[in-house]
Amino acid sequence: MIKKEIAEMLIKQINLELHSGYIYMEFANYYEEKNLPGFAHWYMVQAKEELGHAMRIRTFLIDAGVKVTYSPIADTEKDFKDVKAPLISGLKHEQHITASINKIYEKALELKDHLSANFLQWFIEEQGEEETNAQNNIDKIELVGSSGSALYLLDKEMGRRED
Ligand code: OFO
Repeated sequence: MIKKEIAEMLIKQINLELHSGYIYMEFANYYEEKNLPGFAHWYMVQAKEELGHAMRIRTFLIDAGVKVTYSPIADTEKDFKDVKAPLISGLKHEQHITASINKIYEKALELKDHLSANFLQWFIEEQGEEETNAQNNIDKIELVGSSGSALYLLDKEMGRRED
């Protein structure tokens, strides 16, 4: 049902989604250390979303009878120069994920794997949202600055993100 090449690309995408979660949990660790629990919470929620993305692909493949196995997850960036740096990294990372999803989608169309192409449309939309969220976080911190009472209030707002 699913073309072999697409199945292989999707298995790699599972790894990338798990890596995204790993990256965001690292951001959360950094923000905990900086006494910004709201930012830490926001990224822990994001990490859970990433696990959801990985599981969504896994289910799709398993349902199509594809054998799924996992490979090691790459390391993460750990040193950030200021509280804005992870947010910039986050946007770059999401752009990279979007490019990866688009590549699989284009290949699925090329190989006339319409089932996979249809499945990937959800991810294309989701990536639009992810990039918007990442950009919004940068815009907010640029507005309030990297310290002081405005940052404290922004942290409270970030802490209100729902699971
Ligand atoms: Fe899975 O969307 Fe972010 O990486």
